[in-house]
Amino acid sequence: MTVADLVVGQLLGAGVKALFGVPGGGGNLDLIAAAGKAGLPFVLTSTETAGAIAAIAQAEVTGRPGACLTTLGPGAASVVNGVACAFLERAPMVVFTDSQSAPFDHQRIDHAALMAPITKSSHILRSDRVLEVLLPVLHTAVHGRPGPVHVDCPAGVAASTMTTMFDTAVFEFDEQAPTAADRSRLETLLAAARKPLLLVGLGARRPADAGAIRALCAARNIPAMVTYKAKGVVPDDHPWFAGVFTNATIEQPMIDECDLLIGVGLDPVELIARAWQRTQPIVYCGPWRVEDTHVPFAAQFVTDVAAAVTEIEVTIAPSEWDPGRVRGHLDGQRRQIDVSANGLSAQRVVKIAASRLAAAGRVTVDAGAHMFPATMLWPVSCPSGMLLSNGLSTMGFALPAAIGAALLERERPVIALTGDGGLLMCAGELLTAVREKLRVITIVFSDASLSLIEIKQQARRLEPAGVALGAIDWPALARSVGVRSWVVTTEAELDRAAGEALACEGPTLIEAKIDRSNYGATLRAVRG
Ligand SMILES: Cc1ncc(C[n+]2csc(CCOP(=O)(O)OP(=O)(O)O)c2C)c(N)n1
Ligand SMILES: [Mg+2]
Repeated sequence: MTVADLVVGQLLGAGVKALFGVPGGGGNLDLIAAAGKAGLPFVLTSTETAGAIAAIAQAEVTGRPGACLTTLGPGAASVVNGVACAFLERAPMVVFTDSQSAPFDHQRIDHAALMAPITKSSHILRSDRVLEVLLPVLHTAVHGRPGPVHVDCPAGVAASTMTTMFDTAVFEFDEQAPTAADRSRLETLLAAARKPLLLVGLGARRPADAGAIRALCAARNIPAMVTYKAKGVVPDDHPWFAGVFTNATIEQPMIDECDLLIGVGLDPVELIARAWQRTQPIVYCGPWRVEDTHVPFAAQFVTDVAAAVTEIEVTIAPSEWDPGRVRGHLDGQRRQIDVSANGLSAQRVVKIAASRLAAAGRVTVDAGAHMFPATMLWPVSCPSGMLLSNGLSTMGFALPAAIGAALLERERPVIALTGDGGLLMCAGELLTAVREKLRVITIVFSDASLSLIEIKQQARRLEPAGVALGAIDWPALARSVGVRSWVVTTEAELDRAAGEALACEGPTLIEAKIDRSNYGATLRAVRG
């Protein structure tokens, strides 16, 4: 048995479903060979960051670590955005980089220093201490606030034969628990609340969390808003669903009516960079303590979410909320976002595509102006049913994330909603989807512009500059790698294309040529 065999065995044991990346010539090759022998798929991506994002998607769906590998130097540098993404999305991931054992200058950069601000920890694999390195790596990735962990693999180590099979590795980790003071503050606030409101975030996405939260809403008549990443924890059609929460303006009327905010798994990394102006007390309950935050949590109840929520259900009295009133607020938000345009609007694209495709599979969303209608109008019914980058909010996320998710359930399609600028950053992954024969339906909001930035320029009365992309023949690009495609300019064409794409076995692409003229008003409706 080689070190690589042991590493791969540990990854499989930890629930890793695939290894993504672009190999270099060192220990990577031994890891890939060992993965092949052990039945852990290696999935070649066009860029290292796309590989990391695919791994993040798998981690978000399974709750187990994702994994990716890169070569040394340029590979390590190229994966940085993907690792930063895992860090701010709170996604457990292991990233392996090759490294030199001898002091050659060629391709040498300090990997540990590069990774330090964007990983929970960085380690060097050693042939005499494989488990002593790997067990804490896998534990650290998922423990507390999940995130990426880096492992440098010096030349020759992965290929070396194991001499000692079992090295003694005993590790102790602090378990977080609510303090007595936090518990009593929470109880006092719960006892006084007449109209509490749940703000559900990325730390509450396990199926058990969703079950407990939905039960609390129903049993105590408590409405819930969800962050982008928590879409589906309380489904859009749930009687107590109160909309999406990002600390924006459109949520204010709903918030104004409540007297206590309960942040369930609410990690402030998901909130837009805006001072906290809510006047009600806010408490936090979640699986990790939130440090250095601008949100003034009056108490932090750090424990298992499902257990904490069930405890709240027992403690709290039925609220005074009227379900019709909550529904009224939700309808109001949906009316405000529904800004029309002369041509095909992004809103109509989302609604028509969702009516055809939302029930069929998961959806991923990229960063950009199309994200507002996508997150507010695409219905989601299960946790992690919508995957997007809302901690780092990176472009180039939707397609690689769709690939990671589609590999987990090959029979279900994954719909990737992306801007044209975002897709340009990862268009090479269309070929990855073809190679892997994945049912990924990419819908491009084609507006020849970095629209979100363009409307920010407009809001500041600046001339558009540096935002025009120019025309891309998306169907031609798709065809060149074997992706079936459609270009649509009307609602009827989109409806037909979505139906046909759903019937296809492999990857497909729909270019929706949209009228972007309503994005400015859309942004104002959401963020004021
Ligand atoms: C990697 C990365 N670069 C830059 C940005 C800043 N940014 C956010 S949205 C956006 C424009 C996105 O354009 P596009 O993908 O076409 O979507 P649209 O806004 O047109 O819907 C930019 C440049 C980012 N979030 N991530
Ligand atoms: Mg665009």
